[in-house]
Amino acid sequence: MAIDYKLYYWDLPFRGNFIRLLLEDCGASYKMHDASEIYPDRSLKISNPGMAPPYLYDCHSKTYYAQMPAILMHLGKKFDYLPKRAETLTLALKTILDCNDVLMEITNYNGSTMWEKSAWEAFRYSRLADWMTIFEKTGRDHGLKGDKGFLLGTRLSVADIATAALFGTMIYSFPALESDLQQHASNIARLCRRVEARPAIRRFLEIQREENGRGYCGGQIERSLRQMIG
Ligand SMILES: N[C@@H](CCC(=O)N[C@@H](CS)C(=O)NCC(=O)O)C(=O)O
Repeated sequence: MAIDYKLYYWDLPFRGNFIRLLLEDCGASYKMHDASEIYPDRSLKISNPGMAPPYLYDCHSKTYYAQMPAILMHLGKKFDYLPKRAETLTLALKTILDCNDVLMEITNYNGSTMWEKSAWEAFRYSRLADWMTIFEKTGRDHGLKGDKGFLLGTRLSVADIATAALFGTMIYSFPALESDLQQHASNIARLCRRVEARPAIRRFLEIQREENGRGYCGGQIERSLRQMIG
């Protein structure tokens, strides 16, 4: 079978699962390549270069894409996971950008400094709690309640995939954070479970979690996070 996409990332969920959950859900064929095939030595040699993984290569149009939000919007358009109205389309992009901000913040700007207990606790109980509340309020504003509705309305969109890739992954990797999500964003917690239960996503996560356990972002910053969370 011809491969539609190549995804360059590591064996870690972090930014990669945002793209993988969508590729799995829509049934696109793709092959994983280790990020080191591009990053860092070839980063500037590919067309449309990006600063860092993930990179998606479209085998048909022979195009490279970098920047996780841009990749998700591209796949969302291609596979019909984008909201139709201009307002909700913008909110879908805003949601993905929010997710990427949370990834930056939880890793202390991609591991530029390791966490100290007081800074971690200030983040966990203030900004991370606020982020969870932002997602919860967004969902509630669009009719998400219990097992009904989605983040931006009645139809699953790229925003739901991104939300599950953010918080579903976070609480699987760090089970202690599940109670934070439950406290601040109980409908988002249920939404993540529903997205993770979609058949293709469930199959993918079962295999990934079997093979890679609770790995999150890797490196020293994951070790630092694990020291903080206990
Ligand atoms: N804004 C980029 C950030 C990419 C990024 O920071 N990737 C991380 C790994 S998930 C990395 O390799 N950082 C190292 C670097 O920036 O050199 C995106 O969303 O794709």
